[in-house]
Amino acid sequence: VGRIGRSATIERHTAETEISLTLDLEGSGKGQRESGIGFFDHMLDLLAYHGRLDLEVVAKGDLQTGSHHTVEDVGICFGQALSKALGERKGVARFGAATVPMDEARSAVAIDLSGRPLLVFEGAVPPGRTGEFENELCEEFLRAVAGTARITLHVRLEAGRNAHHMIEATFKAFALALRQAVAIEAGREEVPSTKGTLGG
Ligand SMILES: [Mn+2]
Repeated sequence: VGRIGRSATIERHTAETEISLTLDLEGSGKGQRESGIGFFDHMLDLLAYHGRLDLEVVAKGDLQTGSHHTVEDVGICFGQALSKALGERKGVARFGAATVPMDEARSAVAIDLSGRPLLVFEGAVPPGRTGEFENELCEEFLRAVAGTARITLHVRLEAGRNAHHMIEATFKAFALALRQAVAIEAGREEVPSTKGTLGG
């Protein structure tokens, strides 16, 4: 099985959103992110760049209802693409953790490509909006990713007052932790589990 070019494309059409997403784990941040929500595109840019992912996202959602459906559904598609690109999860580091500051804010993210979907989110982003992005969607995006990628994802907002900084620190920490977890370990051929599977 070739490990170079671990990639996947997901097309998802519902009554609320139409999404096309392509993810390549051996990337460098290339791709366009067009969700119709400027701040969310900014976060996806950070995720791609710091995660060393090539990521194409075109999302057309029912933004007249707010940004919720679009952000959550992009999360569903990102998680599906991640799981598909990882395949049997052979040879990967499996675990990743990163703490990232941004000015007064600080966020810590830990990941296990466990095969079991779970988000633990400690702390809270202040309510409100950043641009057209509803702040609580930071947590909702990550919950959707954890669910469809079947990963254990812990987020702890350790400090912060400014929602833009807190969300941005969280996306950067997620990117760095994910990059570690999906990295191929030299000489490791097997699924990194004493159970013999990361299938959940
Ligand atoms: Mn910013």
